[in-house]
Amino acid sequence: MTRSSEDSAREAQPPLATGDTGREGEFPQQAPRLGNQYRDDRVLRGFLDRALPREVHSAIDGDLDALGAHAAAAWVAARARTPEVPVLTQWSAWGERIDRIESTRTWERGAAYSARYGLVAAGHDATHGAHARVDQFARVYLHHVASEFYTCPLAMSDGAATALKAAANHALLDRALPRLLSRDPATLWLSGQWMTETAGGSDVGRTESVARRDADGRWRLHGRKWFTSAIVGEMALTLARPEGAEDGAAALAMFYVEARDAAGRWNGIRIDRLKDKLGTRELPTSEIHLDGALAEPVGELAHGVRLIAPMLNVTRMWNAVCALATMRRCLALAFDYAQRRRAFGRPLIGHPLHRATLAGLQAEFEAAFELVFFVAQLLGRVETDGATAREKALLRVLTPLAKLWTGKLAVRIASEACEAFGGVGYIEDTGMPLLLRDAQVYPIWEGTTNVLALDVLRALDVNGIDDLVAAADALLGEAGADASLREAGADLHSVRAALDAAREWQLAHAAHRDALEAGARGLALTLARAFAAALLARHAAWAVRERGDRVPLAALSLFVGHGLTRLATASMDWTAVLASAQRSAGEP
Ligand code: MFK
Repeated sequence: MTRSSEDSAREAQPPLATGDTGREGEFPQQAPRLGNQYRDDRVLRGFLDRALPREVHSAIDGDLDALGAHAAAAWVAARARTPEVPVLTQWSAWGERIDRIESTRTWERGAAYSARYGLVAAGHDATHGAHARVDQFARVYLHHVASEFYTCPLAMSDGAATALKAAANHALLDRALPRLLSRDPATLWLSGQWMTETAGGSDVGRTESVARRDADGRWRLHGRKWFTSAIVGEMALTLARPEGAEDGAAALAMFYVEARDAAGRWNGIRIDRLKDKLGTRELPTSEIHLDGALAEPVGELAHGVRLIAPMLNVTRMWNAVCALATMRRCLALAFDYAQRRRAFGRPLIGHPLHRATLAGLQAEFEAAFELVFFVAQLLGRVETDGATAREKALLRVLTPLAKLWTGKLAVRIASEACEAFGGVGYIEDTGMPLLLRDAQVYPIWEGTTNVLALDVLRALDVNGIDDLVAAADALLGEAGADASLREAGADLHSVRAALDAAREWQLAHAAHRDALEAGARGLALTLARAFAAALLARHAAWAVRERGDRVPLAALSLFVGHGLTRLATASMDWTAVLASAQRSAGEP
């Protein structure tokens, strides 16, 4: 958006009402207003001030400011127009199969924004060394809601760039990487990740797509992909079973596919339909058939899940950042409205229960923010070879923890934010229902909460739990060494106690796989919350010491006060009794 169109969008902000009763014929309530979403974001700015060297923060400040201004203007502009959805046209008037997708207007501008602000490129840019991922994810966080989920294919593109680098296939890197990381919209490529199939779903090892060699010895893919969110992209990474290979995940191979041939025709791809989804409706999520699509193996002709895992971990990181962005938008709107809206003789924010409700959500958000951006820091260090083996192991387990916790929290905060508006929060053109519908994708996109909780177990199976607990302990030690935090009575004992409880629970259940899996969510949520509390404590100590700012301390106190432990041991017998007592309409 140009400066002038941003200005005109800002001017389009709903007029301020003169009082809380209004004159007849005028709308008596004030809509919430958004300021510059970077300048107004105390949490983001505090994190960047602490985590980035001053020169890096200054270098990116202008871009973040522009993205923050655009975020506010785009929110107003979106409320002023009828929502758009992509349209698939499968056939031309003359009977030709064309499978053309018309994108929404916001999506048509997606490449320009992504390239201009380097939403993918910044994460791979050497200019700021190990800070590249913090730089990138600050941009993504500010732009996500305004992008109307254009961030989904950007996440896949980032994941594809990361997986191609890990596979070190130089021919493919030479061809695709400059395009995926382009800062010019004319040359920017989007990548898909075509993994989910009807038979498999999360159980990717049951993939039915087959790779066959044609008469010229080239690989061609045949099969059906059930969720392909970036079908408008130029390429994709996908999994298929080389013909004749055995069953199971280990026999799958990862392939690189370009969506169209040199003449612009689909590369053996048919789009069956667009998904009619609960939310993220601007996103042309598709079901497709691969009908001899020309493809290239990225690495060995096996272990495709292992090869695609770097992509999964990066897209899960995007999922967590986008979930944070939704939380922040919900809270910004709810807090603003609480100051404007008067009820029972005072603004909503003056009512102790309303204030406590919003402050409690804000505290959860601030803890989640610390965790997600800590993972971004770690990712940056690991990718620039500045990390120890322990830090690599920590990144492996914190990625699913951050993803699963933020996915659930975003739904809760979006739901509470709707409620904080009362009846009007249930009304479509306030934009609040959209935030709630969209939030429901975060616990599903890139793996459900349960899949992610089991992935945490997978990571703990390899690296154990001790290093995670030790890393949290070190953060607490750093925070506890600060006299001002001690004097303020920060409850670090509860954080330590939650970590100890998680470790004891894991050890006690380690030999009982069913019980361990049944409690994996509780274990994961406890670890996520306790680690986040340790990070928030460190940040609060810094804020008091360096800034005389006690606001993060307030967030820490409320967050710890909500309780950190979510451990639960389900009786295997009773869960079986209850589950088998549920009626089924017939034999499955
Ligand atoms: C934006 C809006 C979107 C719109 C709507 C979208 C709706 C949702 C649409 C989707 O479908 S999104 C895609 C969601 N699907 C997933 O995220 C996949 C979920 N399934 C998993 O995550 C499974 O855990 C996984 C397929 C990764 C593994 O299943 P398996 O067959 O049990 O694999 P296994 O044998 O445990 O692991 C194979 C190898 O991968 C192992 O390495 P080795 O071969 O060296 O032993 C694992 O260690 C490795 N691995 C697995 N997960 C890893 C990993 N390595 C690193 N990081 C990980 N996360």
